[in-house]
Amino acid sequence: MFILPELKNPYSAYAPYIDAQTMEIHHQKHHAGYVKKLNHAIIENDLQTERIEDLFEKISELPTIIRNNAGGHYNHTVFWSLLNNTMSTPSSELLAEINKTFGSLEDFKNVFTEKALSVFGSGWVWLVINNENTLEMVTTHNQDNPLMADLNLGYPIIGMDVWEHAYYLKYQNKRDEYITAVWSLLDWDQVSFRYGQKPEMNDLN
Ligand code: MN3
Repeated sequence: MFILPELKNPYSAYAPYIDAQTMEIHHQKHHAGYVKKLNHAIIENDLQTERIEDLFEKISELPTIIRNNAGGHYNHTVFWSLLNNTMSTPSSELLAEINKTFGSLEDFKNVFTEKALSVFGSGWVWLVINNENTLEMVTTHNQDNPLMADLNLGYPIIGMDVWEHAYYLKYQNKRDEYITAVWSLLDWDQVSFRYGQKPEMNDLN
């Protein structure tokens, strides 16, 4: 059974960038819903699994309800782990790789922001370590995850939720202002950890 992870901070700790009500609804309603539906679908389909990564490996053989809710659970667990109210900077190893791939941290953020603005409808923007072992920005639709075997886009280092439910209460249609807010909350220590360690879901929270 999968469990809804706690956030690092109280819902109010992400303001003014993301308001407490958005955080609470996003966590307690949206993410909790993915976990509940995932656990239910696992029982319904008589699946034995302890690792969500195992579901991703055979995702094309599984019902869409598992794809959507396993993705929803993984994606949000990563997203929460990347949000914090502490100022931080990328590790020297990660920064060197960002500079090599994108020119500078500022260039990286600008291109990532453009990509996040370009997602049509609901989806995610990711920084991944791709299969050539280099950094790459990719987008996925709905709750798809780069690790899903039929996408096989690489290992996610940063994931940004650009579904309207992530920002609509405070920002309405101004997705660009929400993206700027996420940059202010992004926990580069955790991003650097993901870059260096490739943690499994159990290592997050
Ligand atoms: Mn969401």
